[in-house]
Amino acid sequence: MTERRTVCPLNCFDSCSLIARVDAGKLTAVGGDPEHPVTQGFICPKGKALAERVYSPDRVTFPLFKSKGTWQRITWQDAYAIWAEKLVKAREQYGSLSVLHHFDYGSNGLLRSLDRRFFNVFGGVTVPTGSLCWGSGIAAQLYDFGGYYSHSWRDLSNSRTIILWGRDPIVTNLHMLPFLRKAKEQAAQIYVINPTKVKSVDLADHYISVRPGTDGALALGLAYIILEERLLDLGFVQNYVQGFAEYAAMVKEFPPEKVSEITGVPLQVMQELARTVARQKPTAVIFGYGPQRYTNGGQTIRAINALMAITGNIGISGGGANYAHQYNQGLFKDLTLPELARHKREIPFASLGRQIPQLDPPLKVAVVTRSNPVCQHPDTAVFSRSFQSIDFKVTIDFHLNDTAAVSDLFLPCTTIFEEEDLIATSWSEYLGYAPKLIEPVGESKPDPLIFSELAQVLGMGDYFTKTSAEWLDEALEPAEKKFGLTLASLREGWIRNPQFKDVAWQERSFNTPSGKVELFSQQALEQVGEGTARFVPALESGSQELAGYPLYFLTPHPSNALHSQFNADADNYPYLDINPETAESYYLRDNDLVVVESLRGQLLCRARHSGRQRADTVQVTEGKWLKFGGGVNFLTPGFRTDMGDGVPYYDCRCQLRKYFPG
Ligand SMILES: Nc1nc2c(c(=O)[nH]1)N[C@H]1C(S)=C(S)[C@@H](COP(=O)(O)OP(=O)(O)OC[C@H]3O[C@@H](n4cnc5c(=O)[nH]c(N)nc54)[C@H](O)[C@@H]3O)O[C@H]1N2
Ligand SMILES: [Mo]
Repeated sequence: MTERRTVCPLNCFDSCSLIARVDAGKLTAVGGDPEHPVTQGFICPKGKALAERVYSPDRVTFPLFKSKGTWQRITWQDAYAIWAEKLVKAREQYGSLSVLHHFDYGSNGLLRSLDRRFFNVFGGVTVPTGSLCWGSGIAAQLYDFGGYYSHSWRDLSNSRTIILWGRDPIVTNLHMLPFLRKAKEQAAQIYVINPTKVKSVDLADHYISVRPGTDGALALGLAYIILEERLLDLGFVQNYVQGFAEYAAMVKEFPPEKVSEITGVPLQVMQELARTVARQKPTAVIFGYGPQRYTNGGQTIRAINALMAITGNIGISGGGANYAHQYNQGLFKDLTLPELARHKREIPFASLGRQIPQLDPPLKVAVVTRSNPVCQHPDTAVFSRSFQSIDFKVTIDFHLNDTAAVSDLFLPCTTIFEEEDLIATSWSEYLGYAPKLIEPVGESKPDPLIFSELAQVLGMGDYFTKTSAEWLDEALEPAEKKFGLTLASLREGWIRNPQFKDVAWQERSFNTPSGKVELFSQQALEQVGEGTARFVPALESGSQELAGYPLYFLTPHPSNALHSQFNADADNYPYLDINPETAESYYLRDNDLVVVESLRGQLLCRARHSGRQRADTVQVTEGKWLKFGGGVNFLTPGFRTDMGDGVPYYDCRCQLRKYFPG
């Protein structure tokens, strides 16, 4: 038996350092690394499930080809031949843009991105742009600060006020809890702002329930109070802020009485919060991505950023508008060779499903890697129909998930334990090395090898001559030059990213055109038609005209699953969490079946009474496979967001009908 250090590849804030046990060539368990400053010796159920997935009976470990509607096992050689022929034919007849490469962050492994190198060398293809995840908020950070940088979680112990703004760390970010608890011990006050009384409220001092999609108004209303009571940080505003006058004029349009009506937050609560943010400094906002999953999401994040700026909470220890970080920039060499793509077509994630039927050249081949778009894209009926209309679809995964199920070729990839890789994310301040611990299970192959072998078949082999270790060496060239950081040093154990800073923007020199925090941004004005943060009601949530759809429909992330990963439970309908009084008005008892319907589609759920829900809001966690009765995204919209091409998953209203079987 050996114990080796590795790292969790899941798309999660924590990127835990894992201790894996290997017995006679088999992975038997994983646990948390006690020495890692963030992991601190414990892991979540998803981390444990990583080990179970390796030998799961549901894992498919050989290539499959669908012929006349049924899957048949084929050899890798045949799989490559079929795949290569389809790719070449599509390129010959319609050009390389007739190929769609769909990818996301199913694994954070750095070498998983070699799939993009393949398609760039192939000539450049159609790719989704923006983000299923955080796009609107990233755009907001870029307009306001010229970049997105967060503080180290360690720095929370210097905060006096911490606002978990649309983030629920007990569910999505377990390893932040020790840092929050420590901050509390040192007398920090924790606020949770969320429509739902989420689990993290249990460790907070204050909970503020906000009407979905209205945080932007709340932030402007708080600013109104701060300006009126002269609580702003004049020094910061004079020296480091651009466009204060335009912003102040906008704020004037949001007096607290009006904002209270929009948001449902009582006046007195707003006053208390405004004074706290400005006076009980330093104040840190820890953003979740909920508030920006609306058509007005980018503006919402801009309004909150502005609040932090006028109170001088930017660039100081214990403060920060913490959204994500880009300290990895310049640390790794880009292995994807974007300069080789002669063509490029980018379609926003949110509208991809809608746009596919109109594309010229049309899509003929789709290749899906590290993502499960049929389950995870908004507006499933539209996306799924469009995706299925593509002649030939390839999915590389561990399971026949909802996307693989409607594909034509399935190729089995290896897990993080079966080939070495490096995990470096925009959330974690540590870099982690994942060694090869066991041989690939069955005939599965590492993603980089799959694309290297396909490249050989297509005569592109010269671009794919390296082993994983050699790729990692190449990727690490800049890190080695700047910091002497090498693969050998990473193999010794996790390393703190040497570019990471405990306090973001400490030198107060911002990467915006003016070098200041831009409360007014000329770029934003030109690109999205608004120079300062403004509140406009979200398209569907804020609509006055959807009387037939009275309830807000939220679909946050599941606690024991990572989206659709580990979310293949065949035994039950998805739970619809509903306030008991609301439930009563629909004659819904606990466990009754209920049809939830939006303008786009419906889903059969099981009602679960929950005092954590607002009377006007219901929720079903996302990610459950369609195949097993999931499919929240049948209801969610593919509207365009105000900036950054995000996806407004939560900008959704619904109605309920009690379901009577038979
Ligand atoms: N309604 C609703 N929908 C949402 C959200 C929401 O809040 N509400 N959240 C959105 C967000 S934030 C995100 S980030 C997206 C996530 O969307 P996806 O990234 O599509 O979600 P996952 O279910 O994690 O799918 C990842 C797939 O990659 C596979 N995979 C894992 N490791 C590897 C690997 O090494 N190689 C390959 N080839 N495959 C691998 C997994 O088995 C899985 O099938 O979902 C979005 N969808
Ligand atoms: Mo995400």
